[in-house]
Amino acid sequence: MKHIAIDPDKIRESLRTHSFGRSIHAFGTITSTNEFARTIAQQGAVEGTLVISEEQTAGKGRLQRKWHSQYGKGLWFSIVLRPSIKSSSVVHFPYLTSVSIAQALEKTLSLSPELKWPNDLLINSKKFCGVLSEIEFHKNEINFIIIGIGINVMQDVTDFSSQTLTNATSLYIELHKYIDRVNLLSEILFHFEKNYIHIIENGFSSILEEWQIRCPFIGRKIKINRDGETLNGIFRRLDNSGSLILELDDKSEMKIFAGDFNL
Ligand code: BT5
Repeated sequence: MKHIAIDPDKIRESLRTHSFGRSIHAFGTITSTNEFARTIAQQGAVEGTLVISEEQTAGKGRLQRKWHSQYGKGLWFSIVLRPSIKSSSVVHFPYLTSVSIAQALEKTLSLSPELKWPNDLLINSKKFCGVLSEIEFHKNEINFIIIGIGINVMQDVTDFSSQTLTNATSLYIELHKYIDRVNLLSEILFHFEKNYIHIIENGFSSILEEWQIRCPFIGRKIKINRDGETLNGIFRRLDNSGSLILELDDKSEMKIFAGDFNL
């Protein structure tokens, strides 16, 4: 069995939340925390349940991509949510998550991460964090949402070169100091729960604002890859439905619901 350095008791002691992270499943190794979270959510896991592992052997990104999750070097975790909201609102959850992580890093480490549509967090233009939200519906209503978060914390440059991740960074590489993963996790859960309660009561507009303030790509020319075709235009803003608004060369605006972009 692999050792679990992120001790659930230490997590509990440092929490400042009501329900987020109060029920914990911690592992030394696992295939994917999102997969485990989905299984226990189907069996009735309560809102705020946290699944965390020191390592993932089949960590997932979007669209069947792989997420590298080296033992002991990161925060690889998932949270079960059961919001009573319209099912169309689920598109906002990556924004809610990214903003919460950014606020936690701003407060605890004085870092200002850049947010990249749709679900990346960057420092100095390199990715250190990705968010994967997965939804299960029951009769057109949200049954649960699994929010998966991967944060590179203590890797050094050789960890990424050996995995051929050319555009990745970690908090350690950027700050040159040891980072307490339990503290950081607790801070993220605190901001996440606070924002989550806010959006349930007030809707997502303030989160979309907070996201856009932290996105340095707004106003810039981008290339969107969508189902094999490339769309060129200027990233104008997010609209209320959470879509990216792309201004094309003829000044018309196009709504983009999903995809990836490059400059
Ligand atoms: C993501 O996908 O960025 C979502 C990653 C979510 C990971 C968490 S960890 C806990 C939970 N359990 C899971 O199984 N998953 C979630 P996407 O935008 O598709 O980005 C994937 C791409 O990022 C890959 O194709 C690589 O290019 C790159 N990548 C993979 N591992 C990385 C890492 N550790 N750091 C930076 N970039 C990475």
